[in-house]
Amino acid sequence: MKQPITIALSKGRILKETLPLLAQADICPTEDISKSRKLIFDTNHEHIKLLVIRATDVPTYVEYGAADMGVAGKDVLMEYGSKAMYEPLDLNIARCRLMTAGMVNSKPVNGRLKVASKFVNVTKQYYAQKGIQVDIIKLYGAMELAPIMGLADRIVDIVDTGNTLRANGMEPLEMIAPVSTRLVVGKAAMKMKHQQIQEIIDQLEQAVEAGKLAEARA
Ligand code: PRT
Ligand code: MG
Repeated sequence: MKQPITIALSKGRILKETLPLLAQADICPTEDISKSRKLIFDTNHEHIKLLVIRATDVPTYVEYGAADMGVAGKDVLMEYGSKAMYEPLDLNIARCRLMTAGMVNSKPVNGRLKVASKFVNVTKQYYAQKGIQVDIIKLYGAMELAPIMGLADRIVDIVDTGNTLRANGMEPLEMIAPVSTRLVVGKAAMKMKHQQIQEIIDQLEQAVEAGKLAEARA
């Protein structure tokens, strides 16, 4: 008898790149996720279900064992900061960088640096480790607007091509961390459902390696 396995997926841009990997690992939702408002999806395996939730909620579901495994960006995992789960596989998708950024040709800042971000914990740690005192301003989106409007001197945000920054008169400054999407597994699941979980990890790993080969050939 197979034990039930629940996999929490990040919706949005990560989901689009996750589904082909899952398909290569022979895990396919039985209906089109993009055309549905459901949150829980059955798959071609009776014992495997998929949750489609906000990226920032994925680590919470996995840490508390409400999902056995999850798929989330390293940025989200760093910000969440849990040590209570494993991160056995880099899925090598939705790659980008967590960076500091500021206005092009910005003047040196007198006094404490004001930094706007939705990554409050990452920002705090980054500047603390550099010994720089900052005031952190929590925002939920459009971080680029903060320096333009004088709300902050710097932002900490995801950068891919840099086009969003450039379009707003800003430039990337320091790289905090390279980001890609990771597979996470809860401690309890890893212990209680080890064999089944390991099978899924192995299959996904093969899919990731196949993707890397295809990328190298392209
Ligand atoms: O709405 P919610 O807060 O739940 O999530 P979201 O809208 O941020 O999710 P979504 O679907 O955008 O996916 C976010 C995840 O994708 C992140 O956690 C990263 O792990 C990953 N990722 C990869 C990215 C990017 N690339 C990316 N370019 N997330 C966001 N961006 C945004 C960035 O915030 C900025 O606005 O794209 C812009 C920068 O792109 P460039 O190419 O202009 O530099
Ligand atoms: Mg977004």
